Amino acid sequence: MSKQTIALVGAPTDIGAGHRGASMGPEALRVAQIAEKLHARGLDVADRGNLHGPHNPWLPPVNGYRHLAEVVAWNQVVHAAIHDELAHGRLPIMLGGDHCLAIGSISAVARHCREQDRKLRVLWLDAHADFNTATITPSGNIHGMPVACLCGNGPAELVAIGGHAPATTPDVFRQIGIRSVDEGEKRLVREAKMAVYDMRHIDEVGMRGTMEEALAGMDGDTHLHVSFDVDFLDPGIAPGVGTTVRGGPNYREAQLCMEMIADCGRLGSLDIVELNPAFDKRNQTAKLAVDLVESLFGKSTLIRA
Ligand code: B3U
Ligand code: MN
Ligand code: MN
Repeated sequence: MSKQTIALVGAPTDIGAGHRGASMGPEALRVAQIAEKLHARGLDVADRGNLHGPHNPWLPPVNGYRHLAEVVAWNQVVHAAIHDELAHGRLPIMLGGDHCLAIGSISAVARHCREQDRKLRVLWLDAHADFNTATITPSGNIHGMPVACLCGNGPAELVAIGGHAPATTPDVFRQIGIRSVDEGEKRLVREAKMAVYDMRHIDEVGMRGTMEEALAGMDGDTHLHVSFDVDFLDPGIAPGVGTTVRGGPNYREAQLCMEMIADCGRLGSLDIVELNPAFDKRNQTAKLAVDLVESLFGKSTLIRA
């Protein structure tokens, strides 16, 4: 089998966020040597540079959405770029950017899976459920809405971004690390029967038991997409995000999470989002994210065979 090629696709925008600065995420990950570290793991890595989209006009919400037109434009270019990489057999890593961009990336992955007749599983690593809608959002920020949009609950322009609406369904998601869900959002998550492994679950069964459940039931035809919102991590180790929520996974839990995903051997695409260098210290959160991504691609300290 030929060597797996990884394509790094930068999407430098904070268009869906409530704080400015996630637009600097792609460069911070490059400075933390994401390409070099993956290359050192024996992978072929092609850095495609950055996508281009509208500037952030920093305006208040209109009808429950902030910057809807700009969010649509960014997601269209993300969708096209990620779909193109998958169609050429490469494993795309979308360097965000805020989490609204997962609408573009995951709709592209879902479209690719339909074309290849493969099953899709999405691991959503996040402090938040990102299942808000225009009527229940406390902020209007679309980075709080991507899972809802991907499941058909959102504005038509976003719900149908890949041509097929909705892009996917709640049953493909496994949400891990959740600890901040708005009141109205909770009801929608429950109604959708979303599989949520919140911090209470991780505390009770441990990261190992959680990941065994979240990764169960995948077969050789399953494409696994990981959407890694860096605020998944405890702010004590990852201060470089706009919306920190205390009580997240520690370094060892996060490493185990990534190692177990690597062991399952099904990883097909990845988002790294919400990294905000304006809140970081000495790029430590970017370095941690890269360290964890190395584990996701098989770096292991194990001595036992
Ligand atoms: N649920 C809140 C906060 C939030 C969601 N995602 C992030 N923050 N990063 C909202 O605004 O929707
Ligand atoms: Mn998120
Ligand atoms: Mn989050």
